[in-house]
Amino acid sequence: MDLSSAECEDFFRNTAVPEHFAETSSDISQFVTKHNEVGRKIVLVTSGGTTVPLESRTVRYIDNFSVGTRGSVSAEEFLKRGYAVIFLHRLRSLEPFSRHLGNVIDMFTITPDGQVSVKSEYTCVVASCVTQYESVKKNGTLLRVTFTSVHEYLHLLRVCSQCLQVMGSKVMLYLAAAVSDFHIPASQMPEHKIQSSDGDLTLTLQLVPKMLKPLVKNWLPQAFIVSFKLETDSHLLIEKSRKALLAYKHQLVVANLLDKRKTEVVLVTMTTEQPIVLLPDEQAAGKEIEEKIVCELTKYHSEFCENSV
Ligand code: PAZ
Repeated sequence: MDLSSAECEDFFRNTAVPEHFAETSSDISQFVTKHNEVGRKIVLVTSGGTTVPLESRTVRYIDNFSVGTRGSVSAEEFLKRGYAVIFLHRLRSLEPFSRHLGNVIDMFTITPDGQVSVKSEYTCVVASCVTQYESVKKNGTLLRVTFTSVHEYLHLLRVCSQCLQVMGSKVMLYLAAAVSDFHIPASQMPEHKIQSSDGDLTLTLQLVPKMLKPLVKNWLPQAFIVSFKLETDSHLLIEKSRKALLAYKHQLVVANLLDKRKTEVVLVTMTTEQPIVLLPDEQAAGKEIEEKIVCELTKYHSEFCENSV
């Protein structure tokens, strides 16, 4: 569904803003001002899956598979390359640095004198994560913002984009979140928990308005925008990525198949297709494909900035 500006405004007017929206918006605005002033590039990384609530006082919702690996690993890679990162992610999905820690309770032990201590087998990983995290905290280069539902996600995506407008071409959007394509509009959602005593449940979901169009055209017309395309049928992948580029006129699509997403992606532009593959020996050495993806994208972004001045 292509959106007119009026339809877009209607969607946001009729959809409740996330909790603490004013405070979050102000945090985002301050973060952008601070990094813009020192000339640092900013990337907005979206990560994890959105939910589709079935009731406005939500008990049940539809969800998807995404756990936020792509986004959280990529955020670390952008930080390493000097970007400031707004990490817009699903609440309780994977986050940069802490993602390495797994089940934290297994990592601790109580010493005979009652002190909490990290078990020796975990000290290296804990030390490395804490060191990197402390450095990022000291530099103030990571801002974490959370969403749960697709409606919250879209409100936050819009406010991030509005705040980032001042950055011109020095901002990259890296839209790796798995955003629901279907939803129940707020106006059609029952308020209370759906009762099983009413019998079988039939749901009619509507298409979520495609916000990439207003985002590219109106919210961030000068930014370097990377969307992601996930498919399960390899025959559709490149064709659908190109279709998205044609429809939304942004710069690049990272195309991936569900089963191979951790080892193969293709960077698709209107004129090029660049496969990125994580080789078995790289995988065995603990390398992650996001290192290669981000390395390439930062080159594309530098070139984009140079051509924009
Ligand atoms: O979060 P994750 O690492 O489990 O999965 C990443 C991904 C497959 C959601 C991402 O690479 C992606 O393709 N996101 C866009 C999905 C879409 O087509 O809407």
